[in-house]
Amino acid sequence: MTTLFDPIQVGDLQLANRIVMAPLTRNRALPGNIPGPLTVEYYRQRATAGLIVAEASPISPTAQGYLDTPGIWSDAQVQAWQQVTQAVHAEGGKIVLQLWHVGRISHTSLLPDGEQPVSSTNQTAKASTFTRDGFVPVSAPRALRDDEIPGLINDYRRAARNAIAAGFDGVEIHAANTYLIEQFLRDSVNDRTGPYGGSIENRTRLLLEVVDAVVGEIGAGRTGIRLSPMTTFTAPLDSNPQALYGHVVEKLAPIGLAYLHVIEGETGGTRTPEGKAFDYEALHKAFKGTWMVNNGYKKELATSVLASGQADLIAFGRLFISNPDLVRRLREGAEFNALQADKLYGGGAAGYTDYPTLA
Ligand code: 8OZ
Repeated sequence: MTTLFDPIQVGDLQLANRIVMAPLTRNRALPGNIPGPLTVEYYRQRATAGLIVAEASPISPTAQGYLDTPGIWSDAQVQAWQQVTQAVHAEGGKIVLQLWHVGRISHTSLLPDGEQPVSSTNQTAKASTFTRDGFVPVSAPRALRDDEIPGLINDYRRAARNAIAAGFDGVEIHAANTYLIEQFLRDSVNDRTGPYGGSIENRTRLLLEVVDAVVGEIGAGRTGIRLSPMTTFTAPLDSNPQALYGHVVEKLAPIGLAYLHVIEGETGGTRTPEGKAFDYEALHKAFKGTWMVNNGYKKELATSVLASGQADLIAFGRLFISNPDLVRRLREGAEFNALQADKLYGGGAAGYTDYPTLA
């Protein structure tokens, strides 16, 4: 029976165990959206994970929507990320970068020349974001023109190339949590006509073009993707999530991606939203490849899900923030450090690199 501590080949990557550090936004980048020395230390401390999915990183200046997130568009960012990947590799770890475009979840004060955010729609989200002035409502977006999509795809392509140049073992395409790609996928947000709106097939087009570009640039064996069919974070659910995400997975299955990463239930919240059943196992069966699951896993559930073959990898978020040696603690059945929830976003070493390991 498979356990958390068994190695696994994931696409081109050989992982030491099934325990993944989930992508986690921490808002500690330096000016220029550059990961600094504290970020190097933070990931180095967590390198015993089978795989680290480094935090969501904007693919271009237009792709960012929160203060002080580390980017992957500039040479200076690539050089800074090299320090992170070298530190993780020196400890024997593996690390991929999550490629992010926030779409309409942004604010003009964060964007070049005070531009409007871009999305599938010009409808404003009922959501806030974090800026220099604290939490503020997101700005009104502008619907991308169809003729702007090739430029957007190119930004993903460049970001994937940069991630490899920065020493990452691969990338995870962020198609979850109601950011840009999901703003195209869901009919609750996407009100376009033309090739990128309307039918499920059309709404899935952007995602598949992104995947195609990234895979063309770095190979399917180094490319993963994250989905969140039942997350409402900044947008309502699709009118038919099972059909939408069923189609997405059917299209992704033949590509030979390294893995598919699915958030079960409401991101960071309940795994079983009331009255909203979703058949994740149907997606898993259709995908056939390596299956990563996330959302509130503890040792017991993670162990049983791996043993029954319902998943191949378990991504832990909050537990990995407060326990740099999470792998050892899981193995030994040790206690976990408490999470300092007020230090998740922004700040310095406190609540970031100062969580203790076991003696
Ligand atoms: C928390 C705060 C800001 C961003 C996500 C990238 O939900 C995020 C995020 C999470 O995927």
